[in-house]
Amino acid sequence: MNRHIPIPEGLKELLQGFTVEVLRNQPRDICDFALQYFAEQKMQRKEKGQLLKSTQEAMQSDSEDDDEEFVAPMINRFARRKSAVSAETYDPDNETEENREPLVIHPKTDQQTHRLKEACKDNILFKSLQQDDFSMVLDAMFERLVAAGEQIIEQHDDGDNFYVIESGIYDVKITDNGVTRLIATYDNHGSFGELALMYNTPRATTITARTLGALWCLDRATFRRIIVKNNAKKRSAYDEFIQTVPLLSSLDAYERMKVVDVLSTQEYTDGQQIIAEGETAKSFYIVESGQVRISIGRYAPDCEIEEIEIATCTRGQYFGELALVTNKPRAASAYAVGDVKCLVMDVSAFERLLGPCMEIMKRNISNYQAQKASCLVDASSPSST
Ligand code: 1OR
Ligand code: 1OR
Repeated sequence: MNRHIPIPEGLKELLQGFTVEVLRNQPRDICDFALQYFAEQKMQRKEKGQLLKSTQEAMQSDSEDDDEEFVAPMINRFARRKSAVSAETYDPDNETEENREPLVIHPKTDQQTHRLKEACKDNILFKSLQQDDFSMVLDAMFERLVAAGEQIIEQHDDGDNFYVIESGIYDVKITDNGVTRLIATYDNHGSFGELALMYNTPRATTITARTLGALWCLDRATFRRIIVKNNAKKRSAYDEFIQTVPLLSSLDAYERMKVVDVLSTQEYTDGQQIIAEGETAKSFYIVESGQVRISIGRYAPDCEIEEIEIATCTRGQYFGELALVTNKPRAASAYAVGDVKCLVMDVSAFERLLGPCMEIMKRNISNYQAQKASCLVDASSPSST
C-alpha cells in the first residue's frame, strides 16, 4: 500500500538546525542538550512575536522575506544562522587569536583610571573575568557626563553601550500598553544596559538621569567579545550545578542560562564574614562548596552582644534572600567555615530572574519566623536553611 505521510512544515529545518548544533557542541548528554535547545527555540519564537508586535508600524511596508530578517533575540550559543543584529554575534568557533581586530583603547588620566576602577570593582559581570580580559575592558571604557533629565537608554532601541554608574541617580521605566511605570532606581551605584548586548534584544526599559551624573560606557563590540565570551564559558561550567540547586528547579533551561550569565563566583577563607547583620543587602548567594554558618547577635546576661549560630548552609543551598525579598537590612550574619565558594547574584538580577522561585523562598522565610523562638531559646541546636 502506498500511503502518503505529510511532513509538517518546518520539521526539516528544525531538525537540521538541531543536528548542526549537536555536531558543533558535541554535548555529553544529547537529551539534556535537546531540552535546552528546543526550550530556547520556543522562547525565541515567543520573543520574536513580541518584538514583531512592538514594531508593527515599521514592519508594515516590509515584505514577508524581510520578516525573516527580523529574527528573534538569540542566546549566543545558538545564534549563528541569522540574527536581527547579527553582524557581531559572538561565534566561539571564529574567535582565534589571529583574526582578532585590535581592541579599542580610550586613553585615561591616572585620576580617571582610579575612578573607573572604583566604579567597576564590585560589578558582577566583571568579577569572573581573567585579569587580562578585565584590563581590556577597562581600556575600552570611556566616560560620559550626563545632565539631569537626559535619557541614556530608550526602550525598544538597539543596544549600543553597557553602562557602569560612577555617580548620579537614574530612573528605570517600562512602557507597556501605553502605560509607563517606574520599576527601579539606581542611586549612585550599579550598572545597566547589559541585556540588549547579551541577548541581541531591544532595550527592555527606558533609563533617564534624574540628576547630574557620570557614567562609564563599554561599547557593544567589546562587551560581546569579552563579556559574552566569558559567559559562554560560565554556562558550560555552571549549568550542570545549577540544575542540582533545589531552589532553581522550577526554572526552564532558558531561565537557568540567564541566571548563569549574571552569576559570579566569590571565594572566602575560614572565618571570613560574607554578610553582616544589619547591613543593606546588595547580593544573593548560593553555596557552591564548603559550609556557611549563619549567626545572629543577641544580648548575653552581662549585656555584651554574643553571636549564636542559627543555621548552616552547604552545597546547593542559598542565603541572603531575606533582606532582598523584604527590603530590610540583613537579618543575620554569614561566615565561611573552612574554604567556601559561593555563586553571587546582584539585587537587580535577583528581582528580574528569580520571580519563579519566589514561592519557595517565601515558604522558607515563613519557617524562619516559626523557628526563631526555638533558636533563641536553645542556641546549641543549629538547623539548616
Ligand atoms: P537593556 O540593555 O535591556 C535597559 O537596557 C536596561 O534596564 C536593561 O538592559 C537592564 O540593565 C536594566 N527588567 C529589565 N531590565 C532592567 C530591569 C528589569 N531593571 C533594570 N533593567 N526589571 C526590574 C528588576 C528590578 C524587571 C521588570 C519587569
Ligand atoms: P538576609 O538577607 O537577611 C542573612 O541575610 C541571611 O541568613 C538571611 O537573609 C537568610 O538567608 C539566612 N532568620 C533569618 N535569616 C536566616 C535564618 C533565620 N536562617 C538563615 N537565614 N532563622 C533561622 C531558622 C532556622 C530564624 C532564627 C533567627
